[in-house]
Amino acid sequence: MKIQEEQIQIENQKDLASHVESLDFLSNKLTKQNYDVNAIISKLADFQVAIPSWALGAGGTRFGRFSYFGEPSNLEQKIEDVGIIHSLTKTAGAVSLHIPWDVPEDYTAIKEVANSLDIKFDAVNSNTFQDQKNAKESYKYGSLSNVSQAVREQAIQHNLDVINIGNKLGSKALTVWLADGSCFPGQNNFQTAFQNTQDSLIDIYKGLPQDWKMLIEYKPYEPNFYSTVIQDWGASLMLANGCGDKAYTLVDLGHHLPNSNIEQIVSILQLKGKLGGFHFNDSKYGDDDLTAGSIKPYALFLIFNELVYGMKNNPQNPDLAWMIDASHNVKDPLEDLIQSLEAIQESYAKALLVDQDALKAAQLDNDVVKCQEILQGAFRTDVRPLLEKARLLSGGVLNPIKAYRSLDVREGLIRERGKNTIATGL
Ligand code: AOS
Ligand code: ZN
Ligand code: ZN
Ligand code: ZN
Repeated sequence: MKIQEEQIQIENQKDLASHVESLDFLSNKLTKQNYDVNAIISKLADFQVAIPSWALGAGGTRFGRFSYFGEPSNLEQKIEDVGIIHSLTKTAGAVSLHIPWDVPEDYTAIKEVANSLDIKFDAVNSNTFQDQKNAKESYKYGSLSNVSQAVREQAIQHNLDVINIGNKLGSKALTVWLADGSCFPGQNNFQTAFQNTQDSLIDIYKGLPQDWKMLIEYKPYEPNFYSTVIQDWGASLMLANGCGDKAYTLVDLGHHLPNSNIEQIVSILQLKGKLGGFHFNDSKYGDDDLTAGSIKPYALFLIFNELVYGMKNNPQNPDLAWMIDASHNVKDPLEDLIQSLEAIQESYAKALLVDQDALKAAQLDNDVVKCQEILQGAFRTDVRPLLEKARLLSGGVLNPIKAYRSLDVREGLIRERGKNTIATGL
């Protein structure tokens, strides 16, 4: 299923008048306050977020999975789904693959499908948290950190294979997320596990092409509940520094203990030039993987405020790999991803409205009240007309969820793929 340009035009006709009205109102207001509205709109249009291949089927928990039907059952169909999201939002111009769930059978064919939909291959993810079919060694007690050299070697080789697969597709980064850790005190020697992980990562790093990055993701707990080898940004940063210049920390919003100040983590990592990637989602309790911005939109805005500051003031930090990492049971996965993209763009737009010069002046005056007024003034602005305009200029739709429904996309997918397809992966 592919969304046609004429369909987009018909959808946009329905909402054009009210869009023009609300955009006029907002741009007049912002222009009077000396904002360059067109510059903000073009930044929004440029901002692209990768969709992970595993978020396109209905997610689930260990308690069950409830299908939306018409889900993609192979890599080509997954890319087609990203294409649908991208043609509506013009914000999802990349896909992030997971190996071995997404090994292409025919590289040329897959690249053609992606090309025709204007989708790039972003970071590739390795998987040493599950045992693979016919694998000699088991990851039950860890992978890169395992006490067994044979297990570590198998896990290193898998990561090298993933680099090789990503390289054939045009990816430029490897994301490593490890489930390694322990469930009970005494089970692991912390120092040995950390040192083994560092040594294994160095071996993988040696196989990284010149223009690639290695992104090291951290997570405090789950699936291990007593200790995790790469538990926080500090552990990730130490390991990245131990590998070299091309290794970076990756921040997943769900991977923090409650009330962690994520915006501060993001800020300091950029200062040190070591923030490499980002996984967006939201949570109430832990790694809930809910829709970005659905629970704590102000926190997302504060994080974006630091990201915008860093993108402007920290040339030592590279361009980031942005990805949505969300998955759950109760929404159509494509609608869910569209909602995440909207929340991400909205937070970005609001952060672009923060008057950095005024904020700096207020900070120098220790005018705490003014500082808060500046941030919250930006946060309270309804920026959605700017997002609509960015999509309109890029050829997307004014209202993606509404269009998705009125074009009967899910029904079309079910007609094409049947009711019983089940997505591969988790
Ligand atoms: C796991 O908690 C991490 O968030 C990973 O980034 C990702 O969700 C996983 O690799 C996909 O299974
Ligand atoms: Zn993640
Ligand atoms: Zn996670
Ligand atoms: Zn998560």
